Amino acid sequence: MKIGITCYPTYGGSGVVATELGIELAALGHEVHFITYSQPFRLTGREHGIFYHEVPVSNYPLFEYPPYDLALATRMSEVAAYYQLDLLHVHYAIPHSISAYLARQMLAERNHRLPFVTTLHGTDITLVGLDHSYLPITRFGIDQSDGVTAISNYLREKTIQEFRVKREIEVVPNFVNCDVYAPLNAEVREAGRAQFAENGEKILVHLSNFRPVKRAVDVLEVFARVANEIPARLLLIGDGPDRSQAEWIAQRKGIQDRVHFLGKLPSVSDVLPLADLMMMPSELESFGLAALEAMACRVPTFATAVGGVPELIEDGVNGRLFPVGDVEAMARAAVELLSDNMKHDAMASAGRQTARKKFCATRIIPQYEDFYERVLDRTAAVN
Ligand code: GMT
Repeated sequence: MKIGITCYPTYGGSGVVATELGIELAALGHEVHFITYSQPFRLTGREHGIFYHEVPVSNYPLFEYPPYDLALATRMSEVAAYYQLDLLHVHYAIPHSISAYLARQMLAERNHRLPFVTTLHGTDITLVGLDHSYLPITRFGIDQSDGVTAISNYLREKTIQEFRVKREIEVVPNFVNCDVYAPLNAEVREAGRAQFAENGEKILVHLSNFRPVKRAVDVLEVFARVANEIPARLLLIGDGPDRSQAEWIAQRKGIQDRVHFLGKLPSVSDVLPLADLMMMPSELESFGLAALEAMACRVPTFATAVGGVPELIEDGVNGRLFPVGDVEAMARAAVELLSDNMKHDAMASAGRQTARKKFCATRIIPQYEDFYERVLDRTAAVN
């Protein structure tokens, strides 16, 4: 198949999923065309079977707000016509499903069929879509899609409940490549850990785009309590609006020499397996891809019992779940787990098992391929 993919190319879960999906599809022999405003950060530009098309947005002085959605629709239709795309897959409902709708209509005028699939990721529904001014257009984009998927049951139910959409929504969960996100051998792991921690120190990790919904400040609050009890270090991967507040708290608590801000790393699969514990204390997660990536690397995850997270983490088995903001309980449980090698080992193994059995790319990518086939069959039959 020739598949166009549009996503937000910067640091964020939906862009990561879209990019990893493109990589996996290309590895299976599909031709993948990314149509985005900049090259997705996890692409090197050298992957076989993957092509990148930038969306130029005109900066004419009359436009106080350059019309990105229209530029994207134009580029989608051009790429689809030139490369004879079979299908477009957009990640994050707004504005991508609207641009795809426009591209489909423009091409239909020239007798070119371009069905499009929309994948809902989370904040497109829970935050942006529910802002009253965006609700009608988000609902329209969903209903006009030729196929819609959501990354968890929670998000599917939430979308149906809040938006009353007519289009059916299928759940295709997030995934990891279990060969790339995997534990390291002991020697490589020890050498990697030595870059950040002394022998005998525990390593906690957090990975996010540092938006308020991620509650990065809670990570610092938990870590300060843990570091008070046991020798420990904290690795913070990613960047975003709450990073400076996190830095300020680290300084105020006098733990800045134990906290390593690593910024936006191009590849997190090298760093995650170095850790002993992943912290994801978010206000809301419709899935929690960062937790899955850590679990696949055999790193137990402490998260909040919100949104779709309980579909991934079973409390006490492959990780732990806490109420939002309960930093005391998280810290106590972290000290307990990090002081008990047997419990830690069992939880780490259970996390890896969950990733392998339920969320490996080898299981999930065929679900997308099957979904595409059904959309193509259905839309061919209608036209
Ligand atoms: O990371 C975010 O908060 C942004 C958002 C996105 O679309 O980039 O993430 C959402 O999509 C991820 C990938 O499907 C999910 O793993 C996250 O849980 C989800 N974030 C929220 O629901 C807050």
